[in-house]
Amino acid sequence: MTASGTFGMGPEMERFFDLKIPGALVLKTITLHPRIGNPPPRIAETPGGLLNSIGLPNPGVHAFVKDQLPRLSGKASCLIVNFAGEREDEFAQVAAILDGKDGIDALEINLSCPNVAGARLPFSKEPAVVERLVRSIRKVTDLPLLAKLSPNVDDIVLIARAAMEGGADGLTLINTLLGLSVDWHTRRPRLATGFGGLSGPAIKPVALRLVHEVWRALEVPIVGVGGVTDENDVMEFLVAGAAAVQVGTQTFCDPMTIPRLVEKLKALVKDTDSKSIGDFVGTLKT
Ligand code: RRO
Repeated sequence: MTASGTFGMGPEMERFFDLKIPGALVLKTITLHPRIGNPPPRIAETPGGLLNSIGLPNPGVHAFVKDQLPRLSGKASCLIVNFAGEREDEFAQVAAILDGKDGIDALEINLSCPNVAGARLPFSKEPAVVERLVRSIRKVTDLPLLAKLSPNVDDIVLIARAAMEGGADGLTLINTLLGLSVDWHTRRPRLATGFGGLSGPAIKPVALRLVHEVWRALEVPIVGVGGVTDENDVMEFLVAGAAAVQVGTQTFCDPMTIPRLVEKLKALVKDTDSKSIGDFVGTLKT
């Protein structure tokens, strides 16, 4: 799958490859109201990573449904719309608007954007809030629900369990790690907002650890994300417990990453005794 926020709204990537090649397209987060996002600079490169503070710029759910969704009609193997609320009650409002719209196969609830509300992560840290929020969304839609969780918490298993209790069908692990990049010459942060979310190969060991912790505790469907650059990274996530994997930051380095990975994975599975790539899921020996 594409990771939310790294593949635009889909059509802008069509000149690179057929959008049916990824198992699913996950789009940039949509909110109830339009947002212009954070002031620039919004991104800074770091060793093995990318720090971002984009701030959820998007046209709002109504404009998304009217202008952007129709352009995706029939183009993806599976279309997953990622969405968030600025307040708790907005999550269910957005989900209710998306529910039943042609072309949407599943929803990914973004409980974990680090770049709004002064990096306080109001919907990420409290199991009771997470459960209540997911339950409110579950009430308004029968679409499959993935809850995308933050790594910036003490005990991810508590949050994961709360999301599943609330009615999520699976979890996307993980959103970006809170970080800071400093220009010591100017004595200023490199991002306009100060802190940002770190992605890319630098966070892969953290993502693998969290995927495995949740798999070991709950054995629920997990979509692994964080620093995937090649087919071996995909296999590592599967073995750790992910049933599917998203690719994000690497797409900025090479837009052809996903089609390349799909071909490499087909060849890799052929070279093993396995009938299906699913045979590897959760097989880590500890
Ligand atoms: O837009 C962003 O700044 C952003 C979002 Br919504 C998110 O979920 N994760 C991230 O690293 N950046």
